Amino acid sequence: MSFALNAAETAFYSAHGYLVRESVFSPAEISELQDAAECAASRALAMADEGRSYILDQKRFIDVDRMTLQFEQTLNSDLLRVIEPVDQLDPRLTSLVSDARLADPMQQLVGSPNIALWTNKLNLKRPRQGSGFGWHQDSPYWIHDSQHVDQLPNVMLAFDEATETNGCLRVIRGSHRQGCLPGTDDGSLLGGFFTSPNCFDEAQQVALTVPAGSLIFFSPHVIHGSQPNHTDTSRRAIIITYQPANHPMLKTGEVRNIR
Ligand SMILES: O=C(O)CCC(=O)C(=O)O
Repeated sequence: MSFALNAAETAFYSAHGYLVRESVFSPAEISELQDAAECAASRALAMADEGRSYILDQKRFIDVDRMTLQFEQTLNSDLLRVIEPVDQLDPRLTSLVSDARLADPMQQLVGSPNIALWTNKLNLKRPRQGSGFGWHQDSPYWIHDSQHVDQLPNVMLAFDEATETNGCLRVIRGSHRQGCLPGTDDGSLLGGFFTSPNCFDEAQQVALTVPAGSLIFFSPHVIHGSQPNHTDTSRRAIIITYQPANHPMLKTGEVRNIR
């Protein structure tokens, strides 16, 4: 069975820079993956003491074992926000990166039958405290480490239902067509990674509310972000990014060919 994108889906992705496939993973699979995400988060926290801790713009990060842990925005928060890469922390996540439901479409979006992993991250938007992500593109962040930044498509798998109140992913439709855009110039260390508001129209945003188990494919150039989680339950998701085969991963330098 092939999970390749059909002509209408590839046309939609080309026009808008994203594509949603709803409820691709079953509730039983998602329940396993939620458990995998929590196991990965516990393992990451257990390793944190051995890592190198640093602060950027009031945000705390720890680099440990070729992985970056990002914490929620108050300086002494122990609440994990992002783990990148994450798949090595649980075998169920390791298997997920080569699942045909992700890899078949990714061969088309990378533009090559032979694909490898670029990076993957677990975004743990915890109840009430999970913060949003400002508007940004991934490509300006990756361009220093990749010669083929146009060929780094993402897929987000929703581990929980994503709603407007728990901080679903939002994209600026069609913004991928402008390539790498300038960042903000607010004097902060990370400001350059957030897209200058002069370059896009927030009215073009689409809130991607999806059931758990849904896939959202999106371009490395599409402007995206999200709001905080205002609910009493977590909004967890993994974002996996692929590239042409035989190139090293972003943080680990390891080559992880998928096909
Ligand atoms: O998880 C989200 O809602 C947004 C994630 C995001 O923008 C990112 O990880 O680059």
